[in-house]
Amino acid sequence: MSGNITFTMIKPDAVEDGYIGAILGKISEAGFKIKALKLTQLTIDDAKKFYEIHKERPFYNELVQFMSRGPIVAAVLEKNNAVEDFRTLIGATNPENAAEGTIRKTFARSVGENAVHGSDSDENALIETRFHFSGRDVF
Ligand code: FUP
Repeated sequence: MSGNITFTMIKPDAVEDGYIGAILGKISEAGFKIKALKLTQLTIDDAKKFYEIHKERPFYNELVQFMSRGPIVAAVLEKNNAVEDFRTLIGATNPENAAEGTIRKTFARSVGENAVHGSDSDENALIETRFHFSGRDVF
């Protein structure tokens, strides 16, 4: 059975572009309840750890620099089938391939600066939530 929690970040490009409110609006309209929310900034070490799975990929250094260059919004979201439904809402990794109306199609700059993160499994949603929030900050 799939779980009801996912973790997201509004990435530095979308924060720089002033899209925090618009993206949170789309998330709420799609039926996700906000369980935790904060404006924060990743250190280089945080970004390296968060994306460790990609460390052999050619884009890893650029990704780490990008994700730590300015503030992000971190959030925990609740909905039935949260992980899959949220990935549908954000669209393909590359905004050029993302469906019309998705968050990445609407707000992302490029494959590297693609506006939002969404967990890819229930297990990672939990790991990523714990990475960013203590228990008392998740409601
Ligand atoms: P997604 O699950 O859609 O966020 O995509 P991935 O986990 O495959 O990639 C994580 C991040 O790595 C992307 F959000 C952006 C970056 N990336 C690139 O910069 N270039 C690529 O070709 C693929 C991913």
